[in-house]
This record gives sequence, C-alpha cells and structure tokens, in this order.
Amino acid sequence: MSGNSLLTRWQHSVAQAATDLRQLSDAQARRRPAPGKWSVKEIVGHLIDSAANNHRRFVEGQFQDALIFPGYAQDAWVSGQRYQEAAWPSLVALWAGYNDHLVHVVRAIPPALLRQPRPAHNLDELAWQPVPRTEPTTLGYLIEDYVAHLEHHLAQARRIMTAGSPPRAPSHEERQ
Ligand code: NI
Repeated sequence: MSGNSLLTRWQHSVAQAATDLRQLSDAQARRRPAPGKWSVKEIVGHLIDSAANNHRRFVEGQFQDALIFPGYAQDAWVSGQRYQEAAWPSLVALWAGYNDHLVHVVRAIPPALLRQPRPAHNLDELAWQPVPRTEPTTLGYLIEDYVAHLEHHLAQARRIMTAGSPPRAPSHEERQ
C-alpha cells in the first residue's frame, strides 16, 4: 500500500470512529461485554496508550538504524490509569487528536526512509502482525501495522456498541 492511501485510510478510520464514539453515553462506554473484558472506554484507552508508545517509535525510528524499542505492559497500563473513571468526551478527543498528530508526523517522513530495510529490529515482539527477527523490516511496515492494530480494536469496539455481544476474537493481544 502506498503511503498516501494508508494516511487517507487512517484519517478516515479515526474520523468515522470518533463521530460514532461521541454518540455513546458514559454508561454505554463503561459497559463490559463480559466479565474481565475491556469496555469501549478501555479499548479507547488502550489505543491512546498505543499512540503514545508508537509516537516515540515513529520519531526515534527515523534517527536510529535499529527498530528496537521497549514494549509496555498493556493490561497494566489500562487498569493502572483507571480509564473507566476518565471523562469520556475527553478520552475520545485525546485519542482522535493524538492520531491526527501521528498522521502529521508520518506525512513528514521521507518515503525512502519508510522503505529503508532494517535488519535489526524487535518487531517479533512489538508488532501486532509480527516479523521474524531473521527477516528485515521497515519503518513503513511498523506504521502500517500500527494502523491495522488500531482498526482491529475499532472493530472490536463496534461489536460491543452495535450487538452488545462478546467479541469473537480475543479481547487483547500483547502487541502494538
Ligand atoms: Ni491491542
């Protein structure tokens, strides 16, 4: 996928989701589809955490050859920040605004840098769709994978919002 179509898809996904998420009441956003599963509020919180962690990766990945970054304890980040108690409209605004900035950051990266092979990386640990450590990857792939992870969780949120049924997929995976 070319960089421009990825950016367009990313912006559209965020804008559409932000519009839909704003329609939810706080009670609807807090509702867990099943005991121990994330609410829509917590999914959006997780996506804020993903944006914050990947912000660093997208910037630092331009200044260092190796795409090697620390991960983060995703469930502990969500529970530790008490997203269930946060103001819902502010969370949606933060999430959408953070992604607007990340689109701006990525748009400024030279295309050749996005495609530059990176033999050293830990995307076997960081990426949602992992890359074996024995194969080179690119900064462009890391960004595409971030967007795919975001869309995966938006689909999970939509299932909770529309059907009220438990998600078919596991509620979470320890990546991105
Ligand atoms: Ni996730």
